[in-house]
Amino acid sequence: MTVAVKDVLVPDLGGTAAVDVIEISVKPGDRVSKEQTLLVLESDKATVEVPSPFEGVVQQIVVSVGQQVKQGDKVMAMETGEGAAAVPAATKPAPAAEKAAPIATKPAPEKAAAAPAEKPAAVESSASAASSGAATSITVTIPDIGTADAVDVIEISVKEGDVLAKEQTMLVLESDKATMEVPCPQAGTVQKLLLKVGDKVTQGAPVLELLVQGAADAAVAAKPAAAASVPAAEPSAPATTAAPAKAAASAASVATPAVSAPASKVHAGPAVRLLARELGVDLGLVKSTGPRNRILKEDVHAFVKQRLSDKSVATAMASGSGLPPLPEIDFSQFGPVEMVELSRINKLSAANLHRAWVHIPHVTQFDEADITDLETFRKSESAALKDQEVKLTILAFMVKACAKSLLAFPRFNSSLHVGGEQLVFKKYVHIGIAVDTPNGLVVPVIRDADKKSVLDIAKDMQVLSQKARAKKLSPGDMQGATFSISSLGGIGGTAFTPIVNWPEVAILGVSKSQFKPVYNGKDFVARLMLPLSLSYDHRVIDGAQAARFTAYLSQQLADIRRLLL
Ligand code: CAO
Repeated sequence: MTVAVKDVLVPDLGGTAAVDVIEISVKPGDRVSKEQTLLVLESDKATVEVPSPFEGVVQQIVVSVGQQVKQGDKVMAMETGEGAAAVPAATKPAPAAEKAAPIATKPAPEKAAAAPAEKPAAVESSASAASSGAATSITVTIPDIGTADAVDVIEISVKEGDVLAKEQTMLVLESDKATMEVPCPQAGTVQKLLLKVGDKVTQGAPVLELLVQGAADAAVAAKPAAAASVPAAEPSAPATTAAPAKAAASAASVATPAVSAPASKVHAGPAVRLLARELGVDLGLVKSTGPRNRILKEDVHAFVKQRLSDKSVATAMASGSGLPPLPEIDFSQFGPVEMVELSRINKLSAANLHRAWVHIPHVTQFDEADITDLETFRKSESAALKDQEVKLTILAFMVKACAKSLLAFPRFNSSLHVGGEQLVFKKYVHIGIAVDTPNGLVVPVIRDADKKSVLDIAKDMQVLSQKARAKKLSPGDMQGATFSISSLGGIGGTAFTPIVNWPEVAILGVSKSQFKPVYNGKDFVARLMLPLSLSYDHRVIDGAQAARFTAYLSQQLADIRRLLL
């Protein structure tokens, strides 16, 4: 049997001068069938696969990923068996032309895209035979990476047992300036990986032990793939625009339990891998639409798009929790059910409450105020006010007492600036009152509560709660609060933990007052005690400040003459 070695040349590229080698799909020693893809070339217009013009065994690959080639350049040498050597591929129509149709990353001009399909790789015969030697284990080390600083290993692209082609990417490094793929300097089998993702490396660090045929050196430094190197400015430029997509994709991989294909099983060129890294996309989760399961740039974009529109991911992102979404449960399996749409107010307050709950570190301070005298006074005044049609409620006194406390403790009347480094102190005191309506919770605002009398506050509250229940509140009625009160005192309960109504930093919960035995130093006496639950943003308010605030507030309520001061 005659064994001939033929050179595989870059075919006519349809007028395109030079193109990048973006993937080498075979390795030395591979037996390839006719029409099997040997390598993938990419111009700025199209990505084309170069099919093998005959059956044979890859003997040597002379190009590397990232290199530029043009028509007629030698890309590899192949041993062909008897008969196969005689096939002049360039003159024979490729039967599998459609199968090897170029993968256009964007609609490619017809000529460029069609060229390789019409003309498979050109070949030239030569008579050299494949050489082989004894197997040797070598240690591949990190090459000169252009910096003495340690850089991060962000991806290991191979695993133990993998058979690597020369120039096949072994790992990806990332400094603050560039991302670079490190290709294998020699073909061989990975015996042992000596690095892991997250390691920091400098030149000379061992990468892996490689079993090669007939190698002489004990340690071989890889060289970084020139084309995979990213100029310093490049990663940061797309990073800003890519950030939301990256967040989405990261959230997506957290939020959706999906099985990722091993990196080595993913078929994608460096350009696609670079895009995936920029967007934080795990290529193992991306559905490929290219020939022979190759992942295209469009596939990565489609993946990100789909994940961004995924409601559960959007919810996880909005919450910032990064937690997996709650699974949907079919309750009908347990008994009859009815699905009812939430009201608009329910939906809005759900989103706001959830956001505040997740973003604000809440602590609740509990206290009690002795309102025995306040109640006696309120009842006597209420009778007198009957004909004015104003209801003098406990809450009106609460609002006034809170306004005074906010003046005394201005931190409770502030907001944390969005950067988290400044407090915005407000020179006005507007107090929001949570009102329960048939459609859900609304919080109208009593403006300048510090400047109003208790009676004026009672009148304002009456108007606002009527408007709330008649769905007549305007957006202006519900804006600008600096502090909120949620009163469940008319209903019951002993304490609760209200959620801070962001951007405010504190909220007072009021529960039902009860007569309790209170020791006055001599005797136990019956006093009407009002439970207070002050929730606050612990980033802004310390526990001691909260305790002082509720103590001060209790004093105001215990002796309402203080409110006049
Ligand atoms: N202790 C004991 N009794 C109380 C009380 C308290 N802390 N607060 C109110 N009451 C009494 C009132 O005195 C009134 O009794 P009378 O009719 O005998 O005078 C009765 O309870 C009903 O009061 P009210 O609820 O009508 O009036 P209010 O001023 O206390 O509250 C409003 C007004 C709008 C705050 C209230 O109607 C409301 O909607 N509360 C619910 C707020 C809410 O849902 N908060 C939760 C937010 S988080 O989900």
